[in-house]
Amino acid sequence: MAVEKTLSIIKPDAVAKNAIGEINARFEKAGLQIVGMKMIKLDDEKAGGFYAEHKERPFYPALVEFMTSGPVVVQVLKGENAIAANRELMGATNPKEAAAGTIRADFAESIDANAVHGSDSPASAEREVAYFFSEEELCER
Ligand code: IDP
Repeated sequence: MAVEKTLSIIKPDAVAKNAIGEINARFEKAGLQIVGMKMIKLDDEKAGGFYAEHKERPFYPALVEFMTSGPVVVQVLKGENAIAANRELMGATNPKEAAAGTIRADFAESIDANAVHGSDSPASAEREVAYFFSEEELCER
């Protein structure tokens, strides 16, 4: 197994629900370390650039509007198979399809407001971590 880093975002709906601590407890209990962390308010350019791969999809404008609707917590999680481990903790994109006990099953309302983001491959993890964090901002241990 490989030690990986992955980008996590606690989205505006989960921040508004005061669920930051509960979500982070799940990451830490699963053995993922938080090695980078900041709370920010995304603007259209930053949110739009992050989701550029979805630019032509019909839900893109609503996605950018949602991601800029309130503060988010962007984080770098590190651990054994961190990318897949985080995706498993998150559950399916649509919370109605998310397995019981996953973050999206427990905290998300809809496919539009689905509580968390997690990188889905090593290539996207590398791009996404660099999109929000410089090397100096990561506290690896
Ligand atoms: P992921 O967040 O599980 O990786 P992606 O397919 O990368 O899912 O989509 C990014 C985000 O876009 C999702 O988390 C969700 O909020 C939104 N999204 C994806 N598909 C749809 C859709 O069919 N309708 C509305 N929103 C969607």
